[in-house]
Amino acid sequence: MLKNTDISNRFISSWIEDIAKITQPKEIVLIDGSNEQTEALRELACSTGELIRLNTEKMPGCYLHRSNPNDVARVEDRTFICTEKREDAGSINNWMDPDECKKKLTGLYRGAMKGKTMYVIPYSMGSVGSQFAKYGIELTDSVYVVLNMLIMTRAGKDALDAIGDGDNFVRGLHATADLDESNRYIVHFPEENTIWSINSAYGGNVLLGKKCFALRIASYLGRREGWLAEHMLILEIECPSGEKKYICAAFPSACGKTNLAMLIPPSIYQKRGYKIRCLGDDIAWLRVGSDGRLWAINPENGFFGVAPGTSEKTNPNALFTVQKSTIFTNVAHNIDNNTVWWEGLTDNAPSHLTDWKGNHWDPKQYNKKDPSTFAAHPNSRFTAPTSECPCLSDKFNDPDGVPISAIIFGGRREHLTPLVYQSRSWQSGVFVGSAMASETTAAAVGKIGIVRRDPMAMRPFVGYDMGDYFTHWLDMGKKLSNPPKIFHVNWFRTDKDGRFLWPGFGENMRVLEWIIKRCNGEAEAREEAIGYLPLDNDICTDDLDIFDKSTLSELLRVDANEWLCELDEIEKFYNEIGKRMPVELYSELDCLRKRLTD
Ligand code: GTP
Ligand code: SPV
Ligand code: MN
Repeated sequence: MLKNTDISNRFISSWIEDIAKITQPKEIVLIDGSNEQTEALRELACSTGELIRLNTEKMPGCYLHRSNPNDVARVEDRTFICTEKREDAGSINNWMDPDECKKKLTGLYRGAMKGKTMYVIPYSMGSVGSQFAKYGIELTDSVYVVLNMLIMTRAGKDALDAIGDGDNFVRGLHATADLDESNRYIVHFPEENTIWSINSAYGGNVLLGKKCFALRIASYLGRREGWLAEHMLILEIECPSGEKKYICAAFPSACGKTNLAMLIPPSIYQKRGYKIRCLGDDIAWLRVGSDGRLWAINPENGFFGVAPGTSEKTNPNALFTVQKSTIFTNVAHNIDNNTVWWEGLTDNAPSHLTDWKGNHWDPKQYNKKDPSTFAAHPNSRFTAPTSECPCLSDKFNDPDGVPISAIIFGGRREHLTPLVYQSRSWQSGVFVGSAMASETTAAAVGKIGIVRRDPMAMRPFVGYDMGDYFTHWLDMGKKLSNPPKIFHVNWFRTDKDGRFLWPGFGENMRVLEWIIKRCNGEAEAREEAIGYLPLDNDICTDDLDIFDKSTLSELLRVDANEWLCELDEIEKFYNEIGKRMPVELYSELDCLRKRLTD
């Protein structure tokens, strides 16, 4: 068993003992973050087949992992917030009574690690020692989880030292068990800083520092302590003047955060001196600075990014990042040269592929419209260290974070929402975020392409009542003397044949330029019922050959009747949230309805 000399903190050692009594591992190993231990674990994973070592010349330090085919995405219907009082979890979250939940799951955990090793992973979310940083310990029986956590967080001895003798850390427990879907649970006890996960071994379900801690538990702590934990990328724009601005953007899962965060500006923008650098691609923690501005850090240390669609054309920075020290999950294996492939990486698939399930892949049965014929799973991912990202901002490790000039909300909408618009104020911006909706994607189990309300891209990740969450956003605005401006974007509007109207990816720079100019008071706008929109010439279309001005007008069109229908949907959603919905947002809704009908 774990030697007492390894962990002097009695809160940690007694908790480990309690868990070990239930799960009954054959040994307990502390993860120290050393290269030797990490390398030994990689060797172990290769020897058991949990990982496949990829071509060491072309992709040094890279591995392929295949998860169980029943376990390929987050499971929202099996995710619970277990507060003492049901109403504190709110009506949007699944709730279970904490005692009942513990009783049920303790039964499932009993003996679940028999014959296995239980790893103890101390980790920090945020730079160790930063005022933003929070600490956690994850107990897991999965080497895959350990190796991913070593990339995604700052894990090892430094984090353990930072916890010191205290009790202030998030207790995470993960057991793979037998991957029984009907007994898969991802449960959170925000009042006890505790997360339990069982019967999964995939991504957001088991890398407990990510969605479970850095969003669900952290959003709960943020409300109590006066800060925000959000599903947002953070990017830096260097303007031709040399001035640097910082932007956060919240888009739902698989709706373009990683791509926007690593954007390469079109050549006309590069010539003018614009540069984009990345600080984060998924999660931001935001605090009010002493200067009255909103400051952000990315609490993670790696990217858990969507592989399909990532290519030299769409996201060269991501492609470069994953050439080294990366774990790929559920992508296809190119057996000719021991590398990886996924739909969209190249126009044509290589001739000999093993699909994500480990079977020979027959290109003849490939059907673009049927994901079950794909070589890579639509939610296949890469886990890559931020340090490999060629466009990482030098502020990435800054313990104070960066000051935010603009917040962008966005979703995947074929119709309705224009390419970009700006809200009138912080309060109307909170309304815009609260009213977000997006078509569902493969990042969570369930039907794909269905429009659902996803406020601030946080529907699956708020660790408390949604009405209280909106109130907290409104309160944060009151503490900001110099708040970020709030915008909404939609890269996904389509024509009558279902083709995207906007080229997206690097070309999104054209929209970012308008946003930055609005923040600097340098761009005009036309006022519409929903907010401020660019004038026709304000979005630069130079060098966009296949694009005509009428497409831009279509992208910026606001249809009052469609919006009135949307407001009915928003109101239904507000009513579903229930009695803790702030009146300010109902009044925003009413005012917008009036403006649309006037
Ligand atoms: P999570 O990691 O699940 O939170 O996703 P994400 O928000 O980081 O999304 P990501 O950037 O990985 O993009 C998801 C999918 O959307 C990929 O298949 C991209 O190719 C596609 N995508 C991203 N940006 C754009 C865009 O500007 N236009 C279009 N048409 N597709 C995009
Ligand atoms: C998401 O679904 O938003 C992700 C992937 O970033 S996961 O870590 O699985 O939640
Ligand atoms: Mn995400």
